[in-house]
This record gives sequence, structure tokens and C-alpha cells, in this order.
Amino acid sequence: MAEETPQVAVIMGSASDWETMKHACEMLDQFKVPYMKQVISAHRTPELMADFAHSARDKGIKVIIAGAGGAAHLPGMVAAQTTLPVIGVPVRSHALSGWDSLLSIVQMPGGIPVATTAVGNSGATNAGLLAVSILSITDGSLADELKAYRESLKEKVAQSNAELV
Ligand code: RP5
Repeated sequence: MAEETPQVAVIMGSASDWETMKHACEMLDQFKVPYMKQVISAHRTPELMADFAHSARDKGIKVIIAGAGGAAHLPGMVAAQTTLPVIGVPVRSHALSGWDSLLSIVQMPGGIPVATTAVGNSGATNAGLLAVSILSITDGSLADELKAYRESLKEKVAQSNAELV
């Protein structure tokens, strides 16, 4: 959806986060929400992170999804430099299975919020859905599509029950 102004920015601390963060992008693709994706590291490219955060709103971005692992400061540091909603996705780390990522993203001191999801792929999927949900506040057709998506989940449960026999 590169031809339209991105409404969501999906950023991640490393290319190694893509396997997780692609699940957020898949949801945005499914709902046809224009988005951009970029590797921006809080500790390797701090100036780029600051430029991105300061200019995001002026560029038309409405929601930022930020994924990172380990000492995962990207979501919090971006949130510190923008008033846009920031959704943090804790990426599963090798050393501590994502506990480090989760705790370093979720425990923001009062004043600078980061909406933190579950660790890993489910968290990234839900970050995409949460971004769609935020956009649906002012976009009725997205709200309808979200309703239809929920119905499809319901139908899958009914179908799986039918297959239990
Ligand atoms: C963080 O360190 C990234 O978000 C990634 O999850 C983790 C490991 O990065 P790489 O060493 O794979 O580049 O900055």
C-alpha cells in the first residue's frame, strides 16, 4: 500500500525482529490500512529514532507499532518523543525468552504510555488489530470490517466444534 500516505508506522529494533513484526503487517494488509515499516534502533540509531518520532505526526502517521527485544527501549523512547499512540510489541529474546522485552516495555513510569501487547507473534498480530481498532474510531468502514473479522473468529470456533466428532 506504498502509494497511499501511511497511517501506521511499524518499526522494529532489528531486522531479526521482522519474523515477529510481520504478523502486525499481515493484519494491516488484511484490513488494507496503508503503513510503512522500518528498522530503527534505539541504541544503534538514536538520532534516526528521534527524527522519526518528532516527524511522525506531521507525516500523517496516526499510530506507531514498535517491536523490540532484550533491553527493549524503542517503544518507550519513541513514546517519549511523540504524543501519537504507541503500541509496544515485546519480541521473544534468546537469553530470557522475552521476559526482558516484556518487562522493559510494559513497565513505563506514569506519564508516558506504551500500550504493551503479549510477547511474540500473537502480540504482533494484536498490535496490528489494535491499530486498526484505533483508526476505526473515525473510520466507519474499518469498524464494520472489524465486526466482520470478529464474526469470522466465531465461525471458526463453531466449525472446530463441528469437527470434534
Ligand atoms: C534489539 O535487540 C532488537 O529489537 C532485537 O530484538 C534484539 C537483537 O537484535 P540483533 O542482535 O538480532 O540485531 O535491539
